[in-house]
Amino acid sequence: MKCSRCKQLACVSLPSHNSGFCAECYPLFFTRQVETAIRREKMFTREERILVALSGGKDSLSLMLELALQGYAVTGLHIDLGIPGSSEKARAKVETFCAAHGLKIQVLEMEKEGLPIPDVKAHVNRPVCSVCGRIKRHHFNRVALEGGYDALATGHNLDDEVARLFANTLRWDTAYLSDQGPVLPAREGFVRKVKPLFRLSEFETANYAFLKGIEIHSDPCPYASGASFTGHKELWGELEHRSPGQKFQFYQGFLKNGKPAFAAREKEIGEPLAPCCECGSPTSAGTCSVCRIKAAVRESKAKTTGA
Ligand code: Q46
Ligand code: ZN
Repeated sequence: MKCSRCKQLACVSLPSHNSGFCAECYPLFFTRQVETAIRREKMFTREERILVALSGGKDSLSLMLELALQGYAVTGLHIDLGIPGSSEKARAKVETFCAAHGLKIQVLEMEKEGLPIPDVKAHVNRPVCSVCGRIKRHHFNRVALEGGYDALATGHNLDDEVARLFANTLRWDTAYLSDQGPVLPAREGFVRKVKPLFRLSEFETANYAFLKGIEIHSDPCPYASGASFTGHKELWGELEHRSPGQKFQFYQGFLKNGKPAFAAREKEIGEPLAPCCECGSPTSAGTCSVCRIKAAVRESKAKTTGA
């Protein structure tokens, strides 16, 4: 196959775009997709300050590099979860990457926040990943608001978005369906959230990271439970193989036809939010879920240590 741009030998084939690219031209394809996402969805401008959530994986590091290369004012935020044998490696990758590219970075340690994930796992009787995800989202939002950032950017790609949409649809979870998309506008207590990689698949992002020589943290988290999303991604991989482009069509169809209806419904029945009495984050329950988790960890630890 020949490169769709320069006609040299292609090294990446993209059936869903009916094209292929050589190593030099591929990053340009990636750049165009990110530019289109930002422009069409009105994600942010060059005058705005963007906080980028950095896990150390291919998606977040590729996003950070690409936005910096495009001239956006980006700062990385890494959350050190305190998971032995894993978190220190992820943090090292992020710090090395940012130092190598001269990018600003902030690290937030869950240990210092009273919420190291091993303690959460040991003392909270709920699936650790759902609690961990909630804790991360809470802190990304809080740091973005406190730092006066205009938007929080995450590295969610098309496969992540489609797998999540599919899971929410299987459950007909209208609250989540109303709250999914490449841009979630700012509202009281919430920073604007954007996903500039939503047009790009996992494969496409992995190629970019590889061709740009980004060293990523790829070890699986020791607490990962083979979440249902993995199965959904495999299923969608099969559908995409049979009919290239279907993933993107499904997601775009939802944004055009499904999301507006779910958003209107949730506006009518959604619960009103007020600031958490402990931390000020928006909640419908007096004390927010993260403050309640923190208290539960503290109490359970005190009981087990007899303190
Ligand atoms: S870090 Fe946290 Fe993930 Fe580990 S405990 Fe689960 S959610 S798997 S992305
Ligand atoms: Zn709170």
